[in-house]
Amino acid sequence: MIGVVGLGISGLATINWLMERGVAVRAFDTRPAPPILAELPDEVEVHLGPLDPLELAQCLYLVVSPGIAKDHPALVKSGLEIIGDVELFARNCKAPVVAITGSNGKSTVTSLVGDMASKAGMRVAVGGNIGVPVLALPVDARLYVLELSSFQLETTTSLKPVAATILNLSPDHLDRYRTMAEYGAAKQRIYQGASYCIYNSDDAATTPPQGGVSFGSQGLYHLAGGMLMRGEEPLMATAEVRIIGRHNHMNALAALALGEAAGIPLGAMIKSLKSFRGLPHRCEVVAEKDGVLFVNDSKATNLGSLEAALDGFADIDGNIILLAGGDAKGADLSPLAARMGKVSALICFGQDGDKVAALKAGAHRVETLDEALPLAASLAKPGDLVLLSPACASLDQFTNFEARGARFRELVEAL
Ligand code: N04
Repeated sequence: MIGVVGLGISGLATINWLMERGVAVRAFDTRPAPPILAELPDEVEVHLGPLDPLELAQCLYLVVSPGIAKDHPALVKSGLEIIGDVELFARNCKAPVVAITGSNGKSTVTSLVGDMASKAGMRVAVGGNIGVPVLALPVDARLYVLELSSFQLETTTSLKPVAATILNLSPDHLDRYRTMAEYGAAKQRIYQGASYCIYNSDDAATTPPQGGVSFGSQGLYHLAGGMLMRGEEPLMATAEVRIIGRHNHMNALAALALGEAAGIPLGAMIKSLKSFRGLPHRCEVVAEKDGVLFVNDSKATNLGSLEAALDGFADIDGNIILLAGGDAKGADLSPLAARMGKVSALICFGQDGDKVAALKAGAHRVETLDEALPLAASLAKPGDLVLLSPACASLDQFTNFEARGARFRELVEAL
């Protein structure tokens, strides 16, 4: 019997994967009503509430969700081997894997590399921390492109990626990591056993111990003269990259480096960069009403992400009405105060709304996004941008950032 701890979507995929292979499963969750309870097969024995080390210890090993700390006292007390779903995947995967982590941009780069491979006619599967959990991906793919969070990497040891990257490192999840060094060390695990490491020349915390190829201002892959460059060789014009802003040009360079390592032809990669429109909830234009643009960047769940959005809109003519707040996850948001130049109004909501309101004199404090959006619309003048880029997780008031972004869209449409 194998124990599966944490009943979210990856836990469900793990249980289904094990049961399809004839393995008995015992499922655990500390919560009284985990989200996927109704979808569990009847044969699964479920234990809810505080974890009991003796009930855990009756299992052979534990597959632990990224949603629960692997050093939880009951897990440690069980004495069992603790792995994650990505480790189980790695132990059974025969095709090459491209592995992507970072504080910001990882979903964009993962989707881009997946799109590049499919434009090249490769049978590719994309998942991990976005979309489909690794154990629910098709088993017959010839290439896997995986987004991996620091929590997933903590419980992974056997993945030997053909190409791996840490895109950048900025403060996040400091409610679960004691220090930035600890958070960075979890991300560094992605480079273990990687054939080809790709890192950010402008961010020392991304440097692999064994060296590799870099992107960024000092990178092999860099920007010069309006072109994306590989060394001395121009690859394409930045103006032809469909996703805009310097940070997205960096994402494009990282995707090119990863794609090269995975054997994707350059022609397909360029074609993809010319057409890939970016992800939902990531600086997504929702509507233009009375000359005011409404942009959904609900995926901005940390400060680095909000900084990238503000940099991206630095050249607009009008002002930014910024909606921010939620669960700051223990972050010090104060570095954002210096970046409010274009922000004419800051409207703060959610659990840590006061912490966000401290970033700008005269900030408006409300309880919910439902109150924030109409207020923003009333303050906006033609040419302005109403931007939802919360710099916080949504879990204090929403199921996830997707639900927060969907609510923003509804509120805009209701204006
Ligand atoms: O969507 C947002 O707004 C932000 C999401 C973040 O800021 O990145 N997420 C997380 O921090 C996060 C979410 C980190 C790790 C895992 C998850 C997914 C999955 C499975 C179980 C899960 C939580 C659990 C919780 S398991 C258990 N007891 C924001 C629990 C478990 O409480 O969420 O036994």
